[in-house]
Amino acid sequence: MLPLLKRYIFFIWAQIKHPLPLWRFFNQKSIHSFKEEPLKLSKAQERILSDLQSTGIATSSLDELFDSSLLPKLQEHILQLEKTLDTKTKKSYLLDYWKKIPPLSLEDPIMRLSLSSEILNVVNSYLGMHSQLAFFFLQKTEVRKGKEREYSQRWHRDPQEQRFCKVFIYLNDVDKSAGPFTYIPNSVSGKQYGNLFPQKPPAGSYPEDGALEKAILESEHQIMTGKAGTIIFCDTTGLHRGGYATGKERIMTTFAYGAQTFRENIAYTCTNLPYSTLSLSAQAAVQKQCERTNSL
Ligand SMILES: O=C(O)CCC(=O)C(=O)O
Repeated sequence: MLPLLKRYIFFIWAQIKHPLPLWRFFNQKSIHSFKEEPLKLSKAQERILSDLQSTGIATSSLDELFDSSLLPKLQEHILQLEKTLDTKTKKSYLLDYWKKIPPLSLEDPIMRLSLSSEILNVVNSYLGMHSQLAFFFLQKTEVRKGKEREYSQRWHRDPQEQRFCKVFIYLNDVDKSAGPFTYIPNSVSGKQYGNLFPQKPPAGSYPEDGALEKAILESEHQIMTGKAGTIIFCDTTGLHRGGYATGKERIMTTFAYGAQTFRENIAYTCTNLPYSTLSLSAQAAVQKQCERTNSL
């Protein structure tokens, strides 16, 4: 199809599916399949879900959701990947450990977490459906003293749909100088600040520099400093920014989950994935992309 026509259809489709009732209508198959899956959340998962539903953000840790032996293993794995570090996007302050379009592999202990029930059950319960794994990164944020904030270092809302869940895991200690993720609680649509600087589907929203500070007191900016192993669950259609490191680098993995109707930027292949051995939720998370990349 002609690229311009394709773009136009994508634009119209983004308007049509944007209202939440229609978003749910177009995702009803994955809503039903999720309802039919027997699911028991742990006490920790219940708490995370409840925080996520009430404010758009929740924290946990690898120790709480997995076990205390996991963090050192992941850090050791990162050390081995250090030689693959490279800038792979226009965001020159970020160095990527994985390829731009990585093969999703259960052999990678960090990628494997993206399909774990510990994480997926919370994300799916929040979105109310079998979600789709859209993309995942493992990145080092470099210290950029004296530079202007750019891209996701500026306040923004993520694009396309009115619910989108990201999971960030800090793999080193993140203090204020390491560019912590920062969020405005209650800024998802339907909440107190939901109508402030709204998304412009299919685009998100980047308020003018200084505009958000005028609208929302600094005491309401939730600065997510945390120890290595901190896990942040967040609806990034709410207002947020991050990765502006001024004194210390940050190592973080990001898993991004949307509804099955979410389309653009889905960036991974399934060539190394034993699809038939995955849980129902994990299969649903990757099925579309595995089909698109002809890996099923
Ligand atoms: O790097 C960060 O802390 C924020 C990244 C971000 O804005 C995003 O993933 O939407």
